[in-house]
Amino acid sequence: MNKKFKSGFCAIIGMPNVGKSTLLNTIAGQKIAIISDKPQTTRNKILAVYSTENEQIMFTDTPGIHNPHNKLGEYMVRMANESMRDTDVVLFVVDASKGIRDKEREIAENIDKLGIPCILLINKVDLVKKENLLPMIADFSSMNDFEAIIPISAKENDGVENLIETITEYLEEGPMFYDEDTVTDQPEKAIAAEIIREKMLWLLDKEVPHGIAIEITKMREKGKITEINATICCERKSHKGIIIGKNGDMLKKIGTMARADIEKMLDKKVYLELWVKVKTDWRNSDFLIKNFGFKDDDLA
Ligand SMILES: Nc1nc2c(ncn2[C@@H]2O[C@H](COP(=O)(O)OP(=O)(O)OP(=O)(O)O)[C@@H](O)[C@H]2O)c(=O)[nH]1
Ligand SMILES: [Mg+2]
Repeated sequence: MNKKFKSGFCAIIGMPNVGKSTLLNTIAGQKIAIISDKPQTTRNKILAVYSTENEQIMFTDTPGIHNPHNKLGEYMVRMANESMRDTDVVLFVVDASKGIRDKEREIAENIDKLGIPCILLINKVDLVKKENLLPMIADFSSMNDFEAIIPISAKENDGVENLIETITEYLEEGPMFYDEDTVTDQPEKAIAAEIIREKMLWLLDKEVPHGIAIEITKMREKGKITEINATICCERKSHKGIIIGKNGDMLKKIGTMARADIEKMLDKKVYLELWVKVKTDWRNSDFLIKNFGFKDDDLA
């Protein structure tokens, strides 16, 4: 055989809620990034490494590109835009069921202007009729000279194999950047924190889950059990009440659901203790954003 080894970097970008993180998890074959039906779920860059004996592709999931209303939002959009720079090919994900939105037109044209190679992924094709895709494809083609346009369903693992083949054809000879058994750059502690946040996105309504940050204050092995203490920081006193719930019921529910997922990830029994704290308007505080682990040179 003696085929040359190929490698490269792909940034997954797009508007919030289009299915970027779902795609990352499908490619990785496991849960690395959290998913919810609420926009602005992902807050940071998340790497998944896809390795075979012939190739290694580094996929970066990014926060959804939107018009930010606070400093955290500005940070998130900056992360997404910056991740496009050091990439061999951008994967621009759109939602087939939503039609083409102005922001997407702007993104497509912007990538074209920057001259970054880009594959357009029309996701959630399970929700639409095939014939509805054709006008969408034609319209997008007029905005950017895409390397390829691939309809996929990230959720149902449809078209993802085709995507990997297309990327592989596109990549050039290159080294292995990570051990072949590396799956992500996310430490278990960070994934555990994200899992807790995911359950809150699922269980809580409106602005409450968006104003939450999770701090893991303790994570240690004690015999066969992993002990985890986490502080849920929310923005208002009224939110704290909602998170705890009547007789502590909501907090219990969050804990039970999160523990089950964390146990699956660690393949160990977990003892999870949750605390709730108010940190007023933390999403507009450079100091607190940085404290929660969002690293950016632009933050004071
Ligand atoms: N029907 C269908 N739903 C999908 C598909 N891919 C993702 N979803 C759903 O779309 C919603 C958003 O998915 P995410 O993966 O969290 O989207 P995202 O682009 O990462 O969103 P942000 O992190 O907010 O930018 C979830 O409810 C997913 O289950 C798909 O192929 N088909
Ligand atoms: Mg996401």
